[in-house]
Amino acid sequence: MNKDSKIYVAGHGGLVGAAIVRRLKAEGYDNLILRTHDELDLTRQVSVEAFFEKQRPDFVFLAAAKVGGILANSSYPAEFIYQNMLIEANMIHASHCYGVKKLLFLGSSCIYPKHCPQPMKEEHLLSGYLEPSNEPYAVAKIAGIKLCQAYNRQYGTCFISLMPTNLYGPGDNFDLKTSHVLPALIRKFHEAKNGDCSFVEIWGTGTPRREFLHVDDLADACLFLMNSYDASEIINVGIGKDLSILELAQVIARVVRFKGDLRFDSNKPDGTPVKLLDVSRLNALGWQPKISLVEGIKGVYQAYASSQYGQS
Ligand code: GFB
Repeated sequence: MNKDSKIYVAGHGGLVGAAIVRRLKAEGYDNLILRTHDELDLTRQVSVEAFFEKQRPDFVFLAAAKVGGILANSSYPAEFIYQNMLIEANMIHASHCYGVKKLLFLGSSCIYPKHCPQPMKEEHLLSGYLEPSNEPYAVAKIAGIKLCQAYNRQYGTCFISLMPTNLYGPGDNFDLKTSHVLPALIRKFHEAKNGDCSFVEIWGTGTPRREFLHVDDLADACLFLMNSYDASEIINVGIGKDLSILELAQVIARVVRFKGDLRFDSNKPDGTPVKLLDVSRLNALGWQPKISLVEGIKGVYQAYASSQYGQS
């Protein structure tokens, strides 16, 4: 990318898209095209094609997606598969038709099998059954990967696919019904502390293990790979370290200064038992994350506590 390249960031209102825009602007890329959902519905093929025909972006970051935590995935499986498949098909096909030089597609670590050997390598894709709680979402993300690879093979396009691990950061979703675990626990501990509640309820057994990447580190990796990686093979983006949900809860309790008890509700689903990415391919290219989990959580908590949500 050159500093004056025409760059379209799809999904700039979301956690990932907003971080990519922040990073692009900080690096001096100032020819950005951004559209809100109201301005451009990416599930409508006619609208997407008209947009590409008029705007002709050189580079595309495909960060638009229907996303959510374990409960949202179980509650809205139809939206998770339908909307994501449409967004990917429309965006990838239009990028081919209108001569996009390079597209970066964001997948997810849930594309790997439920009982995948750990850490999960890129070649483990499609080597076993998926985790049922997010299978529709994972199938849509796998379809996105295969779309990119098929267009590259048939038409010589340069569409790359990154598989980020569980993400967190500023502007996350704190709605307890749809959020991921990290923002949910920040909110629960904050509200318990302020409401003098002696315990916090944590879903599942606390034993599942997850890896958490700050979204600003992901944005850094996105720019790095957009400028240096051209292969069709997917590439994992993570930190290469995981912790249990119990350990995560203990870290968040310390940051929030909540001194009460943790209660585990084993009637709620655990999901995948372990999810740790093998990031040796990315590390070998020369990329490393910079933000530690504790520092990242502190930053998110400060922003949350001083926002309207943290005050109410
Ligand atoms: O972050 P999370 O919703 O999604 O849940 P996944 C991670 C773990 O935290 C699960 C537990 O074992 C949850 O049971 N957990 C404990 C909680 N307390 C809470 C809570 O209050 N809220 C939430 N949300 N979880 C998602 C997939 O899986 O990962 C998506 O559903 C996507 O498709 C995303 O791939 C990255 O890590 O289990």
